[in-house]
Amino acid sequence: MLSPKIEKALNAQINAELFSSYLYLAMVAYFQDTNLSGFAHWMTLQSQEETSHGMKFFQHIIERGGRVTLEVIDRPQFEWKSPLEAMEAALEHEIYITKRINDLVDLAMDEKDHATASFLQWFVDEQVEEEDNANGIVQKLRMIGDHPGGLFMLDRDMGSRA
Ligand code: OFO
Repeated sequence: MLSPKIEKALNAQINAELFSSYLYLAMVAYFQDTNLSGFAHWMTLQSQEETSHGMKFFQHIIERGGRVTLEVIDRPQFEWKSPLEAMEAALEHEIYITKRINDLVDLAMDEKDHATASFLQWFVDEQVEEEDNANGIVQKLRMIGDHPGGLFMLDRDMGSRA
């Protein structure tokens, strides 16, 4: 069984993951609006991944005999000055999510909830990849600077994400 503290924290994480999905969906709209269809494709997959993260928390709560409670999902930002600014915001958001996951692990340890601590390990590893992916794109965009040719090529690369 889940302790009330863990149940509350896991439910809050469902909301955080669904907000991530919503934020990235706002970025899809922004990238479509700026004719960067490769970036839009990449972010569409990212948004879908975030929904699946939310569902992993949903399932874990159910499997542990807890109660899922769904809260309001905040309105995300939907305008950025440049693709670089949008991707920096995505990286910053992933760093925030990593902190949340680490805090959840700390709480699971405090509550001696080994099953939740074990469940969270997948997210600890996933966050390394998530930050690395976003950071890689930020670094490339910084290198590209104001060169449209570079942005065109990166957009093509991002369109091939499977
Ligand atoms: Fe981007 O990893 Fe979930 O939120």
